[in-house]
Amino acid sequence: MMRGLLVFAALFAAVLGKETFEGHQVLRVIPKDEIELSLIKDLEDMIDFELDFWRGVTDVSIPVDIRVPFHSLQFIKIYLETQNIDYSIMIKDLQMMLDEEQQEMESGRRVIQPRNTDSFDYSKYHTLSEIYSFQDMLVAENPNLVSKIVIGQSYEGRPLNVLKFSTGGTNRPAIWIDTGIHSREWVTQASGTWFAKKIVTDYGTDPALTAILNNMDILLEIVTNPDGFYYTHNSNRMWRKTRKPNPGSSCVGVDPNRNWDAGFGGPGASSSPCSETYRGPSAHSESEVKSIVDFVKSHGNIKAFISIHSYSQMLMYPYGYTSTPAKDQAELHSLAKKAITDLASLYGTKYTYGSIISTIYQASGGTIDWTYNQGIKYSYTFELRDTGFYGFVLPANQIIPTAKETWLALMAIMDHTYNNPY
Ligand code: 0X9
Ligand code: ZN
Repeated sequence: MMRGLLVFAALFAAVLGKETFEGHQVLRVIPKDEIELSLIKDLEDMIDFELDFWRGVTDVSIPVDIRVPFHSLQFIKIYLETQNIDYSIMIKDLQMMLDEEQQEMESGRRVIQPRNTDSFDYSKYHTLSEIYSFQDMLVAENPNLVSKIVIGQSYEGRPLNVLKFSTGGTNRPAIWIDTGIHSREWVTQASGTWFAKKIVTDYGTDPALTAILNNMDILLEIVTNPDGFYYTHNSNRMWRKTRKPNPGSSCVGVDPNRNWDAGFGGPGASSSPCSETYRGPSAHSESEVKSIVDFVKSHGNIKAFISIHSYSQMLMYPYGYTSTPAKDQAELHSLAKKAITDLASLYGTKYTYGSIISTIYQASGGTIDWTYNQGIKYSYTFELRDTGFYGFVLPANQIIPTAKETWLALMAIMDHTYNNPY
């Protein structure tokens, strides 16, 4: 029976043309000096090898993680070996890991569809339709606390849902949290789902969260890139960008974390539609981005904006497009330190922190640079687990621990925002 199901699933995938990653490896390369750094950088422009930088090139001694398709492996390894550049194999066969992930999802789905959010399995990855129905159940169960706002629709016409947690008032100061703007970062949407349940559970019992919600609203967009998310489940698990076609190119999609009007078009983004960091034809060209821009502007009272990615275990504040320090750098830095200390108190998970440009790499057109320039002081971005052992294919048994520890950091930021009105 199990076998039959698996065979059927495999056939189904083949008919739909699901991309396979058989023989793909993820290599970790650590540049020893400036020469190696520039040799590795050169790989970014070699389009034909179809390399996928899971962690981009930054600086000497900072690891670069590259997914190398089977057809390019030999060349890339020889390229590295002849230049004497050290590398290690981080993932030996990506498809094997994806098969395990898929099997685990299927084993979860054989239990009957959850009819309420108590029987929802937070320890598994879920499809887009499962998350949409989770959101509706949560609203139905908590009509006085949760509502659903549709802030727009994706390129392919899917709703962009924001859960609003509010105990009343009109246009109270608000805290925004988004997950999944990069669709393949599955632990983020899964954590967002867990946060939603955590908020309704803790309201009225946890004094800190109760005080926050008695005075402020929380806005949570769990599936910020629904077209991409759907695509990761049905066609290509490694999809990052939006799904809007690019005129004049056969490559699809824009990097929604390079599309914001903050240093747009500057270094740290690509002008090539085939790049994973393609900035798009113009700022806010992507509906998934523009819908948030319009919502933030019309709301006018958002005090903290937290955008959640994976992986690398980092907590960052602006800027990413410039090395000019943010005017609130000192306060943002000490709050980040408090947040990651709280996070680590649960399981010892270590985070690095600082401005985007100094912690990860230069990136222009990023979400929180725009929100910060709009006057939202507490603008932060996370990179959740892990540091590269599984990368984007984090096993489902790490979802709840990841969500739990991240929640402590979120509470630190929300609590500080509540206690420091501006
Ligand atoms: O390149 C990015 O967009 C981010 N890294 S990711 O692997 N999630 O793609 C880093 C850029 C700035 N940082 C964040 N906004 N998280
Ligand atoms: Zn990301």
